[in-house]
Amino acid sequence: MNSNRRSFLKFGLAGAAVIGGLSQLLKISPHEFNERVTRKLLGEGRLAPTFARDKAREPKENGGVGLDEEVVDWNLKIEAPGVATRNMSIQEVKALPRVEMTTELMCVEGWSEVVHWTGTPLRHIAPPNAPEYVSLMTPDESYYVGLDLESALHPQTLLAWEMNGQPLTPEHGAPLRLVIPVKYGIKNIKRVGSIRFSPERPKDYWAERGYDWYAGL
Ligand SMILES: Nc1nc2c(c(=O)[nH]1)N[C@H]1C(S)=C(S)[C@@H](COP(=O)(O)O)O[C@H]1N2
Ligand SMILES: [Mo]
Repeated sequence: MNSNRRSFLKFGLAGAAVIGGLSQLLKISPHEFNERVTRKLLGEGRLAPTFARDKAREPKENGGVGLDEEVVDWNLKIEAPGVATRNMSIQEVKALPRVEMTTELMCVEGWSEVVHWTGTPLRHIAPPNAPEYVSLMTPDESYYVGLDLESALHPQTLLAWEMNGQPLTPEHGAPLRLVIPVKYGIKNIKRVGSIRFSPERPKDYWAERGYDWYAGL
């Protein structure tokens, strides 16, 4: 475990009691307090832990919502208020600045895996002065995640097309998926079809099923 993660955990344990008290003083819920603190830390450039490339393994194929139909004529639809809707081909996405990173994919079910990813930071497709939230959906709109803008623009938040040096398989989200190591696996949406920047908090598949909307680590 590297020191970044350890200090996250230490904060989690020692911080829990303090958060209860402080959140009462500020008259906000402990969860909202947590979210504010995390957003502050991310805003100040906090990075999720990275690992040596040879630690990377293939993660379990987990969650197939939105992956049923075959992908034909895929393109990425990008919408933002006051801006004309854009459609990008996979070639156009791959022409954006390329980043590789080895990070941990953590599922709320209790497993995690170190994975090496290749993609482009989502921030490269964000409009200037983007509103507060981002919604990502599969082409069939059956799986969808909502993100706060700070997490979406975080440098380790990638639109990825390779896993461990190989093109993504359909089960892992081909042709393009989100990798967001500052969030749990549920937010790492596979087979992204559309991205919408919006001022309202977007709906979220797992938040609708009782999980935390923010789902940060
Ligand atoms: N489209 C889609 N993306 C998804 C899911 C899903 O059901 N459908 N499940 C999520 C969950 S819960 C996890 S843990 C990760 C798992 O990614 P992997 O299958 O590449 O390991 O995908 C996430 N992205
Ligand atoms: Mo998961």
